[in-house]
Amino acid sequence: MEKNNQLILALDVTEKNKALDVAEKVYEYVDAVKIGYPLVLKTGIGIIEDISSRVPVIADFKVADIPNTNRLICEQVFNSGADAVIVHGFTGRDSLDACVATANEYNRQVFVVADMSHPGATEFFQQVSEKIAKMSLDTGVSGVVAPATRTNSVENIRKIIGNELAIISPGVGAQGGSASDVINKGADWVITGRSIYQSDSPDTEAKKVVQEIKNRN
Ligand code: O7M
Repeated sequence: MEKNNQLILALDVTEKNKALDVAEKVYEYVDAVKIGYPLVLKTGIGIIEDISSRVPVIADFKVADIPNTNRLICEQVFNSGADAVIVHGFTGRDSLDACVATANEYNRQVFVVADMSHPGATEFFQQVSEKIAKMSLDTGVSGVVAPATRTNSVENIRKIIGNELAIISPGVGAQGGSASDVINKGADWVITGRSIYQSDSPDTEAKKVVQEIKNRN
C-alpha cells in the first residue's frame, strides 16, 4: 500500500452495488479499501477481487485462531486477491507467525490489532495493547491497528514500535476521532467508514479527510 492520501475507506456496506458505487467514487482519494465481514458475508468473497482490481484491499477478518486455522484462513484471503489481512495478536506469537508465513508465501501484508477504538476496549484490550505492540516487532508484519478515538494510545504504541511498523487508525468520523490529530500523534493512515459511505457525496467526504490531513498544522 503506497502512502499517498493516508486514508483507508472501511467499506462496511452490505449491498454489492452500493459497495462498487462508493469504491468507484472514492478510489482516487483512498490508498486502500478495508473490506470485512459485513460485506463479504452478504455478497461473497468475490467482492474482494472486484474491488482490488481498482484499489488495494485490506481484508479485515481479525483472524484469531490456532496457527493451522489461521494459515487456512489467510490462504483463502490471499487467494481472493486481498493485498493485506488484519489479524489479532492476543492469540499469541505462534498464531501470528502462521499468518505472516502465509502472507510471505503470497508476498502480501499483515496488520495486527494492537488496541481498539470502542469504549469497551478499556475492559480487556488495553491491558494487553503494549504487549501486542511489542510482540509485533520483528515478526514481519507491516503494521498495527491503533485507535483514533484515543490518540494517547497511538502515541504510546508509536513509541514502542518506533519507525519499524506502520499504524493504521480507525475511529475517525462517526466514532469521534480527528484525522489530523491522530496523524500528528503518529498514525500513518486513518480508517474511516460511515462518515464517507453514508454520505450523499462519498467523494466529497473522502476529499475533505484527505485535505484535512494534508493541511494540518
Ligand atoms: O468509521 P466507522 O466507525 O464507520 O468504521 C470504522 C471501521 O474500523 C469499521 O470497519 C470497524 O470495524 C473498524 N475498526 C474500528 O472501528 N475500531 C477498531 O478498534 C478496529 C477496527 C478495525 O479496523 O480493526 C482492524
